[in-house]
Amino acid sequence: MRKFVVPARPFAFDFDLDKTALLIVDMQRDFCAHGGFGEALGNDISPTKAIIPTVQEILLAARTAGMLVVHTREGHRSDLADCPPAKRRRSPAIGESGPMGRILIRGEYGHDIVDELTPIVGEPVIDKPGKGSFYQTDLASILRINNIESLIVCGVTTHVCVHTTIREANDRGFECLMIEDGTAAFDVRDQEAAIRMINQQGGIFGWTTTAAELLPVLLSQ
Ligand code: TIU
Repeated sequence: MRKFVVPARPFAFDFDLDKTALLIVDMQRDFCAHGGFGEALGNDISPTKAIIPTVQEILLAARTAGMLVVHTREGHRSDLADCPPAKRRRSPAIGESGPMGRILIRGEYGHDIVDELTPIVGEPVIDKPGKGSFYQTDLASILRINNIESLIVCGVTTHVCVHTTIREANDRGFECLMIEDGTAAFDVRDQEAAIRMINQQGGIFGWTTTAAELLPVLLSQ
């Protein structure tokens, strides 16, 4: 047992490092590089690209501290059999060809995680068809097998896949700490609102903190 406390909002986050995983959500080229899904939706991807060094710092600290690290990727089968019309009709770019291959399709270059955050052996990669990381995946099983109770969450986009994942996780009994500058939305208003939604009502489903507050704790290991 390795108990720690990180300054956080709306109040301090206490956790057992041996029961805490770092979850990095969808840091894929499709969201953080030119020519991917993010741009196909009409967004400026500079905010999602900009957090890569911060997420990398947290990833390296988590590895040094001996934490379980789990990565997720949003994407679909090449025949789109797992992409419901309710998703495809509002994101018609899915499956279309782009400079990084077919958008949001498993196995394509754009679907994979950015070079700076490439998973290493022992770090599970969860392929998910939806926004939430628990929907139609084995994430819950992997976390339970590793005795995980708390999640430190980074990734993109804050208001979509990160939020959905944290809400799903909290309903399943996991404590979640979201890293404010280790997450990004395409629009700063969505980023600010997403942080505020977690901090309100006594931390209705989680906490938020910054890399500067978290890193000294992880690096004290
Ligand atoms: N569009 C958007 O902001 N996000 C997504 O579609 N997926 C994730 O957040 N990963």
